[in-house]
Amino acid sequence: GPTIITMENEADLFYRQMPKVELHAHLNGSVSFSTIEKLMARKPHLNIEHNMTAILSGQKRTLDECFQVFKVIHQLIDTEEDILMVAKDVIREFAEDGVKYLELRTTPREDKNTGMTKRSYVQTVIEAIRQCKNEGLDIEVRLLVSVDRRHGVEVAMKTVKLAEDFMRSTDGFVVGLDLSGDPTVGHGGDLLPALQKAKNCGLKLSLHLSEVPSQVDESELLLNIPPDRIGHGTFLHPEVGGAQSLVDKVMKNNTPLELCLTSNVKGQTVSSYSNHHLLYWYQKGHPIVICTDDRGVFCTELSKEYQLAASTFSLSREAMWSLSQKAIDFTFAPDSLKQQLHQKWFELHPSLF
Ligand code: 6MZ
Repeated sequence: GPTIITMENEADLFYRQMPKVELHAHLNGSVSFSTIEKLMARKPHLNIEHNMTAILSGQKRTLDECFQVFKVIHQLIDTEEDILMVAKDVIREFAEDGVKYLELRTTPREDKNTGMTKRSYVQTVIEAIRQCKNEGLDIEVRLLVSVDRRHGVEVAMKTVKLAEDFMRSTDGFVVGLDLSGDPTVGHGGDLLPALQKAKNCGLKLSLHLSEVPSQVDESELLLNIPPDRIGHGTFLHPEVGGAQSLVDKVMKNNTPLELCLTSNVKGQTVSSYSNHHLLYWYQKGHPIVICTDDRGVFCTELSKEYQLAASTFSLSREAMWSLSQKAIDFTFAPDSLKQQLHQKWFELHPSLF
């Protein structure tokens, strides 16, 4: 029969075809349903169902419940073989959604039963990036090693050492360090020595900051480092219980914010799309980058997040294009790669407008 092009799928297509930069994507949160199914087939004894690994459309969970979901996913992914498949699938799916540059982040895990070590874990993710490159996928991928704030400063120090080793030894795939994990557990201030060490050895820093309320003291300390990018920053500004001094610091350093609409609404740290802090920072002309956070868990795509931001805040396609292009400068890629990406955006622009 005839193909009916509705307004909706025309916009879907536009945002899928628009070249994009993804800078805030947790590997194990980005696993799609089809990959989960392959993992479940490998481990039928776990009896895991899909509603335990993803938060479907229209559903919400508390942030605490979101962290329970990661525990289930981690059970499904506990060998190097799993990691290789997961990382390759995730990279391929981002490429299919029009992402041209992806910074993945992941927390190195070890598993005594399967023999996976934190080093072999990172090595395997890098192997996945290499294989995707060799297969000719049209996407550049870099890696941030994640420090889970729940595990304290000693583990953080070791993670920084691991990240540093990989940064020095593997063709520039590891470019930085991420601080993440349940924001209600532990104090970021305790991790300062590890974060400072990372910064000093040349790793770029992206820190989850003020993802939940009442973290003014912690955010103050972390902003003094200062980080190269901020994850979420939901409660930085005074109107939501943050502080003007925090906003001033972020603005003085021109630190880009990684913003994840669906994640924040589904995790209930933001009450509705129209209340998302994207508007606050956008109206200030402050650098922001739209990201997915956990595209598998929150059932989203980067193209959907762009479309959602455009429709929620009535932003034009040119404005969205401009956001995606500016994000190139907020990557932790070397200047030569940034230039190549700018060239790619320049060449693709006429085909979309
Ligand atoms: C903070 C988050 C997060 O590292 O095993 N993570 N940390 N806030 C969030 N908002 C929803 N979403 C994910 O990916 C899963 C891990 O990423 C962090 C958590 O530490 C989670 O266990 P990896 O690849």
